[in-house]
Amino acid sequence: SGSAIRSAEVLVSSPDRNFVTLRVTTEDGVVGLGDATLNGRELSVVSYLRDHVVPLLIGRDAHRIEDTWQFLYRSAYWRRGPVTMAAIAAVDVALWDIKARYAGMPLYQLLGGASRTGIMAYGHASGRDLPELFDSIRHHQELGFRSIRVQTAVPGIDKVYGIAAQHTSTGSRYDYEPAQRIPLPAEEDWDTRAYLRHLPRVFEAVRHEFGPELPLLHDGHHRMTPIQAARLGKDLEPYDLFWLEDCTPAENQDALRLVRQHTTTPLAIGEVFNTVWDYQTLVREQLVDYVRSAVTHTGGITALRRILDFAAQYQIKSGIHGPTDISPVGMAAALHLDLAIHNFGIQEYMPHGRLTDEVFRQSFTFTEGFLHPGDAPGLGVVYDDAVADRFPYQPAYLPFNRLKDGTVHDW
Ligand code: GCO
Ligand code: MG
Repeated sequence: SGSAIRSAEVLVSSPDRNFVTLRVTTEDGVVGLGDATLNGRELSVVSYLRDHVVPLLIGRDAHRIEDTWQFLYRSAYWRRGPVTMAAIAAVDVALWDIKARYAGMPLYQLLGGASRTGIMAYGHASGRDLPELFDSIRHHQELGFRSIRVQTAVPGIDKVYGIAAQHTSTGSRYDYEPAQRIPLPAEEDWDTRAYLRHLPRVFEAVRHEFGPELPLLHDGHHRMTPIQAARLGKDLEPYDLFWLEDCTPAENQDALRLVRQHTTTPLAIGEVFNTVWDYQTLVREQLVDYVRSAVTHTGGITALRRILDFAAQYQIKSGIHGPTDISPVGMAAALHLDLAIHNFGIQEYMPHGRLTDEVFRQSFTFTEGFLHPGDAPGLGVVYDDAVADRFPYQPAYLPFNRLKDGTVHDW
């Protein structure tokens, strides 16, 4: 029939960075896009899709989203994991895009319609010292951001992940790019005690400069032990954070119990999670306040919606992952979901570079701190092959940390 899948293409392009995109086309010629980008491990998902999933899609009815999700999840036998779930996500999002295009509606309408007029976004400010950090916060406020993530260098540590280089390839002074196009992962250094001494002073200074109202966020990037995280949460309480993210490596769900016993600083977690099972204890015991999973790494809209509905029963809200390594397709999927769900919290927004915006033509808007996916049918993203083909895949790696004595550490 007309909605049977005629082709599914795995597209790799590296405009400002690598992106993996799945394009599904039905016999009618209706096209849907899905994001399958797994930063620094891109080609594993390319192979999973091209070698093992695409042949199964041809001829299937594109409208059967739930059935296709269950089929891909259960028939593989080997469940979960970022590669599998990114591949399933790409199929799921492409099929939602197709369904909404058939309906002639923006995707959020199929998810229940808008629950709000705009999506509050937070931006990433960072600096090597306080003057540079303040400058970066002001710059983000000028761009329209009303909520700001604050990351700083730490005295005595040479290189800290998440701090923008002064000038980047995209031309902006305050962007950082998670992965670097280098043949080996860059080595950074780390000292948790120095960080724990420094960070509360940074937030004290930021509150003093910018006042009590500005929502401030911070990402601990999995670097602390449970008791260290408990102390940081406590020390930051006077500065009223919107959230403290990834305070410990999240695979140990019990750690959050300990952190929670010691602090009322709100906690966000989950950008490296890929199924609802990673949240089981955290949600049921109300150990976190925000779910950080990306549509792209969690099996798509079908699966993330279920995680967020589960979380909603415990008054836990969304904080969907939105760094540059989520492609504009993955971001658009997040925005449609953000607009529709009731338990929306905040959306991370790290604008893509100019070349990326040329490959992916998008309908979303960002006005006075609020994102909106736009009202084009489907996701509202069009992939430009002619531009994409100018930027072939380039190997890129995320950095990693060593302690002063050379021990590998979470980064
Ligand atoms: C965030 C993140 C990212 C990740 C990146 C890894 O909160 O946005 O921690 O910057 O490090 O997505 O690929
Ligand atoms: Mg993070």
